[in-house]
Amino acid sequence: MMQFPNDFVWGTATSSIQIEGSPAGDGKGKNIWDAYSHNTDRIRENHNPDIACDHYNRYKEDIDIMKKIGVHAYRFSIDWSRVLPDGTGKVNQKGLQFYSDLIDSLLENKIEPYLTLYHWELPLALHQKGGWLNDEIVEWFGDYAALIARTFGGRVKNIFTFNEPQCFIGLGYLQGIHAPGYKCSVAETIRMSHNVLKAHGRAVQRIREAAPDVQIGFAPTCGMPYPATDKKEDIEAARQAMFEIPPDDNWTWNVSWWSDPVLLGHYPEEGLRRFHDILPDITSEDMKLISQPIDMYGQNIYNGWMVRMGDNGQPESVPRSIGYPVTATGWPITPECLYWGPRFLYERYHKPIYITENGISCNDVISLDGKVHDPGRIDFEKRYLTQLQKAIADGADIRGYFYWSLMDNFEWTEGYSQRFGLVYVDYATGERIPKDSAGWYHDVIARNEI
Ligand code: GCO
Repeated sequence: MMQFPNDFVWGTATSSIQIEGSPAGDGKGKNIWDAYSHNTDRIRENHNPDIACDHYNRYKEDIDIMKKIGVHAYRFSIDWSRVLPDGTGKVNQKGLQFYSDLIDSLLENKIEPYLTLYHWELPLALHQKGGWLNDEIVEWFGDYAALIARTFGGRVKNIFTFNEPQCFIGLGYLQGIHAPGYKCSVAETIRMSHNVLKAHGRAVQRIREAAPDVQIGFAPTCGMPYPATDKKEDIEAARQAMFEIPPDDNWTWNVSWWSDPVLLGHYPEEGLRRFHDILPDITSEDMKLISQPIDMYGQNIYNGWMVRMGDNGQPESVPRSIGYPVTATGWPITPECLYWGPRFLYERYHKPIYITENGISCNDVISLDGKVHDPGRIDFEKRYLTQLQKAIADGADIRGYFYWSLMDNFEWTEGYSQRFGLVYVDYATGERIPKDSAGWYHDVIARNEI
């Protein structure tokens, strides 16, 4: 068995749109997913998040389940339009009260809240004013961050600004798959990315002003390349591949364009060269704002791909064998990415790391015995956590791990077809059934070893 550090944070994660429901409850405004889910044919079987897991009404039950699992921490997001229905201006006190009650209940159960300000919940009213293309969004987001920090900063000690800008800009505005379903130009999405990063920096400033004790982080994602062998050249090839920027039609799916400005204070040279003719104005003040010091680096890691150094001295991906193991979403099962990803990230950014998401979708069903047996998830977790423990043992400063997700939920354009949860949700009745993996995770947390 392999031990994790004594103060290692074991958690689980969700996001507001995926679990809360009550899209108009108690004065909540609309966000872009409330709108998109009712005006697109891109969501499987026309599912929508109107009910989701009805967490807005059942949060105490869900916290009881977390308590039984024994998690130390719970990462969740605030629906911006639930607290600021128009994104700015008038505050919806009942919306704030929901999150206040949620936080109090977590603390009563000795579960540390880790809050994400933006898990894709752009208020529709701000979208209609240009959203991430409107430079004013930097202040809009800063004002929102300040409201949250002022209201919850005395109880919440950990705040991540953004979840996965790679996805909400790439899928939402470049490929047009996620809300708002736009296919913008590369130039427009580069400009949006600059506004997202400036908004991150502004939020850091406003949180520091309102709640100086809060630890602040950023939670991007990406695929994590890993070396085909332990040969130096293959490790170097994987390291290079880790920070490269893919072709234009998928350019946002990278680490460096998003994290180098936040943690190193500059965009990657490769990107500046490639996008030179379409860059927005980038000033030194912008870069100072973006690279406000933060305290922790979150990374959502699910999978990666094998890389070796090619004969031409360039990294090349190694094709997967036929029948390579995949999850219910068709994602490859690549535990090595939870060793090499955190290792490469820590080498580059030297910032304490939290795995803010990792998990697996399985075709879970309620068995004849009324239980949900999910040996595939337990096996996945054993493999990935073994690699994570090894990365820690080899020197990466990894502070915590959040299993995605606490419960089955609305998986964006996959609707409710994908079950990532430790807890099964019967959508017909709302019943929650902890899966075998919930008991297994409880024991891992209790022993703090894998
Ligand atoms: C993401 C999001 C989550 C997803 C999860 C499974 O990583 O896309 O943060 O909202 O539901 O990762 O896809």
